[in-house]
Amino acid sequence: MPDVTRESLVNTLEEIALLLELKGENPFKTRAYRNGAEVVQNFDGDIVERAARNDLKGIKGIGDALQQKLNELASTGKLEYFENLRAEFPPTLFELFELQGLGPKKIKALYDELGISSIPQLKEACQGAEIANLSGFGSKTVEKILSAIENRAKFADRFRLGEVAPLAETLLERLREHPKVSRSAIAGSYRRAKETLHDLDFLVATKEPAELTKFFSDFPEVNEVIVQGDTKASVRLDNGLQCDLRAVSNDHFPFALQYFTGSKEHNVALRSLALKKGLSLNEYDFTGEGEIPKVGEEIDIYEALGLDWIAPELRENRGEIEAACDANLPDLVKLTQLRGTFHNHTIASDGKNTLEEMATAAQDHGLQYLGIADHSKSSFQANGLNEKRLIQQIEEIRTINTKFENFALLAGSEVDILKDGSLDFHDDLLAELDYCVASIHNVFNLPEKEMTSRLIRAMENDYVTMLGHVTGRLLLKRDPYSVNMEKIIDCAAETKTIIELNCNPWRLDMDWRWWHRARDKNILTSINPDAHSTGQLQFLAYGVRLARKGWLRRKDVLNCQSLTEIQAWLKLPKSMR
Ligand code: DGT
Ligand code: CA
Ligand code: CA
Ligand code: ZN
Repeated sequence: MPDVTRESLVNTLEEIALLLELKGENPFKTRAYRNGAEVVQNFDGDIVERAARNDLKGIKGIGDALQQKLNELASTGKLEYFENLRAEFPPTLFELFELQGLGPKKIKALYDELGISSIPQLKEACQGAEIANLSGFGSKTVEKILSAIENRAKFADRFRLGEVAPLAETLLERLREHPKVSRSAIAGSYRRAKETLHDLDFLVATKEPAELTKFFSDFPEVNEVIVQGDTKASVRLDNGLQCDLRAVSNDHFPFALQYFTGSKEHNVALRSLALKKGLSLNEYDFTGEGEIPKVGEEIDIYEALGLDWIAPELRENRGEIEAACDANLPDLVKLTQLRGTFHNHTIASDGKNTLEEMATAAQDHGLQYLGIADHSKSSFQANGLNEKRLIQQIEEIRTINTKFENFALLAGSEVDILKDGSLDFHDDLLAELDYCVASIHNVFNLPEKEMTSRLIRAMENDYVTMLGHVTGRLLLKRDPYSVNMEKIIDCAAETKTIIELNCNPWRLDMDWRWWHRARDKNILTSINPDAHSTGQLQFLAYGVRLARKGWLRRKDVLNCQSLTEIQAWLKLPKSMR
């Protein structure tokens, strides 16, 4: 499915204009694209849909050539003309477009006047006087460019949890199987289930540390050995991911595991608690004047400090140490407690598998129910269902369900929340469904106030069971749209609307930092894989880890309820839930 937005259309047209300018093309032609970009930007209506349907005739400022190009872009996500044009320039030039605040005009000046066509060149030039002296630039601009370069670097070497997890587990398994290794783990942000990670921190307990650092540095996935010492190695894999290995003695292992799991903030707080008890804590052991507690496992460190063991997901110094001290830690939800899930797609919209295939896969995962929520008609780019097709699908689901015992497909819809907060389907149709997920899939750039009331209006609908991917973020790619999360959470509590925890590794939305607050207002979540294929039901595992990170317990998660419970719950009017 092409990921086309108004913004991406505008950007492409602007980039074409710039490329034409860089080539020294006729200014009228350049202007046509720049005008076109402005028209698309300000068009009152769903320009992406119009373009995809090739329905742009009569829109002032968009001539035949542009119509054809916008149609190609919106319907395929690509534009051949543009790709050919790009191929005429050094590819590194386009990195400059990724820098926040550096527009086409400035890029042209840099390219024409100073021959700058890459970020390293730009950075170097910023450090000299050349750029500040360029007309239209000044020392303020130079500062902004430098901070944009820094920002980009911050993103560039981070990875999404779901993107590294399979590889991480493979490498861990290999270390675990090494005959000289007695214990092994991945510590760091991976163990804490952060949604994005900078690097992986492997740990092994062994009597032969140097042999292990060599073994690790020789992994076939390693592209570059950054350091290889007697107890520590640091490598970069082919995919750019940095991996550290620390090889420690079996006695030190629990201390190293605790220390390198972090977070730094958690460790600082823990160390100061230890000091109050006359103990000094570091990555090797406890030291101090008095009696030194015996430690064989990580839990012994916490117990020595008068704390319950703290699940790694919680270790962010956000109240977990206080809770552990009061024996008041939450009993966190587990993957095995899930009984079903909502928000899954099939070939009816943009999924890869049929209803039957999805049902079988769900049963293989041990689930009792699977909610089908294909896209609604406004998501034309995802082949959203219109009223007629949705009614057909509901009937199909009812028929398939007669074949199952102790399992059911639930008939839902991922209905688009339109720009004004109204829904893509009428209430009469929504009433026919078992449930409804409401999501935003277009017009992402509304001001915060409008975006918030748009979502609130959707939540106020009695048929909206839950909000899908509430901020629309794509990790390391697209920022969340501006929305007032406090207000959304309050409204969810008031209207008894569920907020989904979308487990797609690109999303992991709502962000884990909000869940504690939400659950304290009695908001339920549904851990939803947003699966577009049978394989993607596996995303549930990431969702559970992030739910744990958000302090959620079994009772906070709707889809921990059994099929019978869910069927009864879905029958209740929203206000009675
Ligand atoms: P990231 O950026 O995703 O790799 O996040 P982490 O938390 O994995 O950070 P990393 O790999 O730099 O370090 C792993 C853990 O080691 C970190 O969570 C806590 C501990 N650590 C590292 N440096 C320090 C430090 O300077 N002070 C303290 N107290 N702990 C540290
Ligand atoms: Ca790390
Ligand atoms: Ca590290
Ligand atoms: Zn969606």
